[in-house]
Order: sequence, then C-alpha cells, then structure tokens
Amino acid sequence: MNNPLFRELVSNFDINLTIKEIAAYGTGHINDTYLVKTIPEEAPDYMLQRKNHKIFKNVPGMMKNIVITTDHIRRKLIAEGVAEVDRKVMTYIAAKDGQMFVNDAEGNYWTLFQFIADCRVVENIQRPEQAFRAARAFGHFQQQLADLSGEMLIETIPNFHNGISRLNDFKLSISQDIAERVNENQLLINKILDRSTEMTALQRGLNDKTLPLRITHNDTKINNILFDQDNNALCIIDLDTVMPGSALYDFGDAIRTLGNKAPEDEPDLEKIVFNQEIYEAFTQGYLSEAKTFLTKAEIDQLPFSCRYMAWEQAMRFFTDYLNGDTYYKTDYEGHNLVRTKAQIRYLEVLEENRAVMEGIVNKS
Ligand code: ADP
Ligand code: GN1
Ligand code: MG
Repeated sequence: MNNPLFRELVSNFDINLTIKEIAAYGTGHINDTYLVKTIPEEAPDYMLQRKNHKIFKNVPGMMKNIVITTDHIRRKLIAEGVAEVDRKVMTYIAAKDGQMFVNDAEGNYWTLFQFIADCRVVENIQRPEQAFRAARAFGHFQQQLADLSGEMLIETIPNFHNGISRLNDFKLSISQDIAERVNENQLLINKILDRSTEMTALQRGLNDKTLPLRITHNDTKINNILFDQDNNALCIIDLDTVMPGSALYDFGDAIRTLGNKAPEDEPDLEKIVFNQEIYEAFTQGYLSEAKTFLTKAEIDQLPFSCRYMAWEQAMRFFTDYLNGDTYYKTDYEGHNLVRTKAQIRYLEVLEENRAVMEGIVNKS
C-alpha cells in the first residue's frame, strides 16, 4: 500500500524519515492501524493510526491524556535509570503544527507513534508464567499512574465502563428496536437484565466512594501488551482509553480475555471454559504490584470485577447488535450476536467458578 495520501499524512508530522512502504496492521475493533516501514533498514519504523472520531468524539482531548500519561511514565523510567525507555513506554510524534494529530480532507484524525521492534502481541496466553508477567505489567502501569491527578485527564468516552449508563443504553436499544432483533432474543436479553442489580453495584460503589477512582487503562485485552522475544511484558499499548476509572475494570477486562480458553467471539459455547491456572497466575502477578495501593474493598471485589466486565461487554456487543451493528467492526452478519452469546456463556462459567476465584484471591 503506497497510497500517496498516507505519505502525505506522514509528511505532516515533525519527524525526518524515508518511507519504504506502508501496510495495514493489527486486528482492533475500532481504529485503523498501518505500519510505516522506513529506510535504511536500521532506522526506526512508525505506526500511523486513524483514530475513530465517531467513537472518540474528542480526539485532541484524548491525545492530551495520552501525552500526559506517557510523559509521566517516561519521567519515572528515566529517574529510575531504566534502560531502553522508548521500548517501555509509547512515544507519539507531534505534527509540524504542534498538535498531536493530522487531519485529512475528510476530517479524519491521524496519529503517528514509534513502532517498538522485535516484539509480539499474543491473542491467547498458554503459559501461567506469561499471565503472571502480563498482570505485573498492568499492575505496574496503574502503579506508575497512581500519583498523577485524575483532574488532569478528560473522560475520553464519558461513562465508558459505567454499568448504570451502559444498562440505560441497552434498555434504550431494546425499546427502539431499530434493527427489529428484539423479539427473537428475549431470553438472552433477560440474562442481562436479570443481573442488573448485582452488576450495577460497581458503579454505585464508585458513586458513594466506597471504591476509589484511579487512572486506569480501560482496555486491558491481552493483545494490548507487547512482549519481547524472551517473553517479558515490555510495554502497555493502545492508550486511547486511559482515563479515570476503577482498577477493577482493568483486572476484570484482562480476565475477560485471559480467563477464557476460547476467543471472545467463540461460536461453539462448549469451548468456553475457565482457565483456572491462568487466572491464578494473573491474580498473583497483579497483586504483586497492586497490593501496595489497592484498598481492601477493591481486593475483595476482584473476582466480581471479572463477572462485571463479562456482563458489561456482553451488553455492549448486544446493544450494538440491537442497534444494527454501528459501533464494532464485524466480520460477518450476526458477529455481534455471536460475541454476545459467547460473553454471556463466559459470564455463566465465571459464576460457576465463583468460589474457586474467591479462594484464589484470598490465598494470594
Ligand atoms: P486497536 O485499538 O485497534 O486495538 P492498537 O493501538 O492496539 O489498536 O494497535 C493495533 C496493533 O498494532 C497492536 O495489537 C499491536 O500488534 C500493534 N502495535 C500497536 N502499538 C504498537 C507499538 N508501539 N509498537 C509495536 N506494535 C504496536
Ligand atoms: C474495543 O479496539 P479494541 O479492539 O482494542 C473496545 C473495547 C472492547 C473491545 C472488545 C474504545 O477495543 O472497549 O472491550 O473492543 N474499545 C472501545 O474486544 O470501545
Ligand atoms: Mg489494541
């Protein structure tokens, strides 16, 4: 892909580079990512990313959040004398006009950041040791941001993990029934609604301050960590949703992908099985970093947070399905319904494993 548009976009950033080629990259549901390969071979490569401004309605504000948090982490790494800082925190490049993005003629927002070479992402963790490392990295990320005031950051997507507001959106999509998909899915809808009181407790806890608001990542899917060749968790990526939130979101969302032996859109519900070993390793890794700042109330709610994030994600996929598939990228007709069913099944699996999960947190 050597579209002149891409070259033109890159030339608007404040960096000297010679492009070899630009190619589509990654499997995200929201943004479009391209790898910008440069010459000579040993020069650093970059990633050009179109931020989805229909979803991220305030891209300048979002980029400000990213700059504040990455600068904060970078300062800490330098103070600690850590080697190869640019491989441990993301580096976004400013545009020539000083903004952190470039607009194209259609009003899209493009960003450029350093490609961290010799790394890989995993979609599915097999080894407990790797889950332990991933968890330590997410815990460390939260810890690095623990002394940054949340007031510096905007709420990139308002009410992003707010269960009360997500539930209202879901109910609205049911009452509007735009795509006429409600009738045939009533049983599934009830599975979400039946759990409303239990699940909205997390937001009530934040509202009445029994749970603290921190700066969190808010999209801790396992493919948002870069591992180096020795399987060390090197860098947390995909910082679009870094904003004030609950530590429980990050723990629960990681287990949403990691604790499930099947992918989030597994059509065969029999394959959705709880991975206890991985859950245990993740819990230990996370607490090894996070026990220094988590409150008792948060630690007690870790197992619940996994059920909460599965419920919330099921509801988000379901809302999108009922609205006619306008939010998530889909690969086929009915993909959002398949995702919904898989997340609901996973939630049931977590419910079946509740005592085991609580035992592991107590032990850790
Ligand atoms: P999305 O929001 O679409 O998930 P990401 O920001 O996670 O987008 O990027 C998509 C993929 O690009 C990642 O899964 C990862 O493979 C790769 N990637 C992202 N940032 C970097 C980086 N700084 N260095 C190397 N690879 C990266
Ligand atoms: C989206 O873009 P991606 O794949 O990292 C979504 C997450 C969901 C996830 C489900 C901004 O993340 O919240 O958990 O899909 N991001 C946004 O796979 O909505
Ligand atoms: Mg990602």
